[in-house]
Amino acid sequence: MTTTSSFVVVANRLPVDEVTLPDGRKEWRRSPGGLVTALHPVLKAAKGGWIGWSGSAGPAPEPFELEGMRLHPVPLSAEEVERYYEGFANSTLWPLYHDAVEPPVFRRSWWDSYLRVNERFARQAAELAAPGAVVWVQDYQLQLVPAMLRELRPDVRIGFFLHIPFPPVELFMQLPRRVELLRGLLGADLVGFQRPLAAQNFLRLARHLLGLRPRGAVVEAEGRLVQAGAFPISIDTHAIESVAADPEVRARAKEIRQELGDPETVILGVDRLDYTKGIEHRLKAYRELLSDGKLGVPGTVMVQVATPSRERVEHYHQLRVKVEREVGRINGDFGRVGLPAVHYLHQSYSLRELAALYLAADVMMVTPLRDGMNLVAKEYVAARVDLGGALVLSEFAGAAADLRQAYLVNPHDLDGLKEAVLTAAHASPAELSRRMRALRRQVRSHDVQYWARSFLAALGIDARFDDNDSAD
Ligand code: GDG
Repeated sequence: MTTTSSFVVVANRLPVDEVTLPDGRKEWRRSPGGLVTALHPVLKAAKGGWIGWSGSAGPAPEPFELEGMRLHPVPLSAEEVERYYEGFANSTLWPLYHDAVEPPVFRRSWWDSYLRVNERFARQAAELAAPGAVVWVQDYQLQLVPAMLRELRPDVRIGFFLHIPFPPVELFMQLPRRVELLRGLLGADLVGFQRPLAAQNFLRLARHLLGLRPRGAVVEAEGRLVQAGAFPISIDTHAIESVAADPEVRARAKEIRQELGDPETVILGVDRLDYTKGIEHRLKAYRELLSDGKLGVPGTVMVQVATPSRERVEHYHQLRVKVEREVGRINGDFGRVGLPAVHYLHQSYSLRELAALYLAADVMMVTPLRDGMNLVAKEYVAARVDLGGALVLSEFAGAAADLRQAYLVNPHDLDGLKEAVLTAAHASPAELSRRMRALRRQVRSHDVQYWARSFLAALGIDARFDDNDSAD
């Protein structure tokens, strides 16, 4: 029999990665993500459970405990990875929820798989939740879980948080299974979004599609009250600050600048290689600045880290081809022997190396066409303990509402984007530190612990967040 938990997190992925040790043994390690950092203390104190996929297709490993968290792997077959995850989640919902910047693909077999996998997660949650437990469901892969779980376990309190934007009614209406998805979300007691506009879109949709009558942020559905609200996610600010303050990381930042040929201006981009992130727009702006003679090699150099992502999904494959063609073109036209104009890195790095890159960059370009929040922007700010550097940030990132002192841009307006990069590159140290100080105040007072605490408080839970080991 499974021991039950009073606090259960349900997410597509478990917060762990399997690593192979030098002697060939395999071991689970806690993944570096912000979500697990924020929830770890609560999970530990409540002997909480986390239900999620391990990341590889086939039978699931047995449940296990790691750092005080009880982890419950959910199996996904290779076909389910293709249909539920790459298909419905990442080829239908992801593009549709991001303003349809790429056309969403609809396939009936993907929906069947999404439904089945959501049922599996809901059943596991129903088994694991203690009487009256709190269950917190995460993100667009699991939007049917709240209602399914409610049906199985009417006694539990259910929170749902969407990490990506929630689209306007006109776009959502394209979904062939729109009613089921909306009813799925309405199974929760609290549905959280990154921004107030997303919460409004959700409430408007409830009115439009189901004829419900929202009152303020609350809507009654099937005799229960469902609350919607905005809870902008953030980062583990303190952890990033400590990494960035580490003398080795600071020395590495200096070394990176040397390796880049000691340019006056280092421009940096760090993203998953995703078509929502505006990587092509950024490269195009840079190429035009070089060809206008406003910037030049070797005075300026750009580094673009594009972490491999969803490589089996067609749109991602196409994006990689386009980005790499553009990088090749820029380097062909403007690079010199030993001095490329863009250093393009299709690789993953450690957090320490990322922090060193953040510290080495004069201009950080975060230019998504649509983004729920964008944690890279917040990490850059947290890393700049030296108050240096400029953040150029798209107004279409959720983070733009929090980071008002960034150089805000519309990435579709190429001239505006170019202008912002130049202004940022030429700003005085006093101006930069004035902006950075204000930005840093925001990420220090609103870190990921603050986010989790606010969400859980709205769900009626006073969670403990002091991560000390005496709780064991
Ligand atoms: C979704 C929403 C929302 C990237 N490359 C490496 C690496 N990263 C880390 C970054 C950052 C994270 O991945 C990316 O977070 P983002 O927020 O930028 O973007 P998504 O992955 O699209 O996340 C987004 C987020 O959920 C949270 O709610 O903000 O809007 O789309 O933390 O640092 N980390 C390491 N090596 C890399 O090479 N270690």
